[in-house]
Amino acid sequence: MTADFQSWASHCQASIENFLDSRLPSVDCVPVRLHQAMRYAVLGGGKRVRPLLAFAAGELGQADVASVTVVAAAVELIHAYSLVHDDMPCMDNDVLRRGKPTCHVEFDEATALLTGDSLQTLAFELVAEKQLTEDAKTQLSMIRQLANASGSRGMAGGQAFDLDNVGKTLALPELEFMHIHKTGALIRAAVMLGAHCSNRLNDEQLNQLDHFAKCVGLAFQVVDDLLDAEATTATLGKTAGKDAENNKPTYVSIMGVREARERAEKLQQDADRILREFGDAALRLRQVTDFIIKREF
Ligand code: GRG
Repeated sequence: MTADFQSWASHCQASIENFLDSRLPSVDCVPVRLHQAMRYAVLGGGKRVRPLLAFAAGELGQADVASVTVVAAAVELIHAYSLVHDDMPCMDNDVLRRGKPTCHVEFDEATALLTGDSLQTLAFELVAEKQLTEDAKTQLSMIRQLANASGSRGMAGGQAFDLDNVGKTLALPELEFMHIHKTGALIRAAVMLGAHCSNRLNDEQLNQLDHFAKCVGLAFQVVDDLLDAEATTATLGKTAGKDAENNKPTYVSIMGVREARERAEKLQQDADRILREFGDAALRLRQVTDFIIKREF
């Protein structure tokens, strides 16, 4: 990672943290416990990959940074909500998230459920509350994109497909269908909402960015499976990964480590090829993609 990228990413991460901090309800307001849990689930953790993608896409179109900050925060709030619900006993039943007890462990299940609900609605409050684009129709379409990415035809649908297939064998196309929805849809929304904050990108360029975002969304998941497999190998001497241990299919369980690595490289090459059309303006998107592929956690 270049020093230049590191300092850009740190700056974006700090500005999203400050913005979220300022917009999450204060713990001085009732209901205090719910507001504590919302802040606990969002602040002080996570790589903020989705905001970085939104900022990088915004930079490509020289978008207004204040508008991009709002959409980046909204996408991160949806992501944080999904992690809180995913960790609950009715789903993955995880006790640790971002190095600390999961929300339902630290608080309780009912509070975790309401925390996820409230983070999701806060995301939509943000993208609807102030003018983010010159054209109100574009802003409405951004709100619709975020709703589609989060709902039953996006992330929640991917999660339902995942839960329906626990213990079953999936072929690669079905696995990809699941990830395109479960993780890919929100990554795609991060790129597209960041890009839509600009009025300099034409339809052809927006379509290319959408294609880029799909490649990055899948690459993110392949790398997630590889990291999971590596962590399991290091701790238990097994190569399949925690998800595979839990009877969930993964890229590594379906195609093995070597082919999964090749798949990630191919997706990065496809993403890079699309970005080449944009020249130097796509520097940050290229760097964030590299960060996603080479990340170690
Ligand atoms: C509960 C509606 C609902 C959806 C849950 C995204 C998701 C769907 C569940 C998360 C399960 C999971 C761990 C999936 C693997 C990919 C992923 C989203 C990892 C976590 O994202 P990172 O690495 O996390 O961006 P940080 O902590 O850095 O934000």
